Amino acid sequence: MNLKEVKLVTTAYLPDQLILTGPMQVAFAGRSNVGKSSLLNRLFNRRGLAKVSNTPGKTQSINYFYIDNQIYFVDLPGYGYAKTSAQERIRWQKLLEHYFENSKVLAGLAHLIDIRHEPTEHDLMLHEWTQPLVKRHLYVLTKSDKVSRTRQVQAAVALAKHFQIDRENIVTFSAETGDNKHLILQWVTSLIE
Ligand SMILES: Nc1nc2c(ncn2[C@@H]2O[C@H](COP(=O)(O)OP(=O)(O)OP(=O)(O)O)[C@@H](O)[C@H]2O)c(=O)[nH]1
Ligand SMILES: [Mg+2]
Repeated sequence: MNLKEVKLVTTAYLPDQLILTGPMQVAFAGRSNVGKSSLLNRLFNRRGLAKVSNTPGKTQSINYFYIDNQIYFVDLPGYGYAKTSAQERIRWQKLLEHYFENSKVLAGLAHLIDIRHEPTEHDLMLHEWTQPLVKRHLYVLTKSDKVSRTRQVQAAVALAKHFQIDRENIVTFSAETGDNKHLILQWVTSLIE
């Protein structure tokens, strides 16, 4: 995978717009504003392909990026934004439920968590809910540029304990500096092989 060709192919708002079969997919999930779109832009080396915003809740749809005619990267809508209307939240939940429970081609889920904050109850829900549904998980502690190296290690150790996962499934990452971008790409590549 060389990420030469990146195409935004589909934006899904409704369950019947989802892509559930075909080439394999890797999805990126996490609370609103955690840095999903920024991470994707950094992987793609393209600013602005995935929409980034200071306003939480920017990505309300499921966006599919087709990479090198081989694999889809799926930018999932963020959760846990307080100002989201109840109606919108239900729509979002139904969409994600349908996606996780019916996708035949989802090989891995990258779950993003802000390195400065404890995982939320929604994070824990996503974690527990997707364990039996997705084969491989990577936990990405985002915005690592905002804390010291010591705090980065502490956050990874705390998350491993909290979620009862192996430390080796956790990476710290900064979209600002590109730190550990190669580890995320390595993980994606390991899904393909
Ligand atoms: N310092 C720093 N800021 C970041 C980093 N990643 C994202 N941000 C900032 O965090 C904000 C939210 O980033 P997005 O990439 O839009 O987050 P998102 O998870 O896609 O948000 P939604 O689409 O609302 O779910 C923006 O202001 C980004 O510039 C990072 O690694 N370091
Ligand atoms: Mg986004």
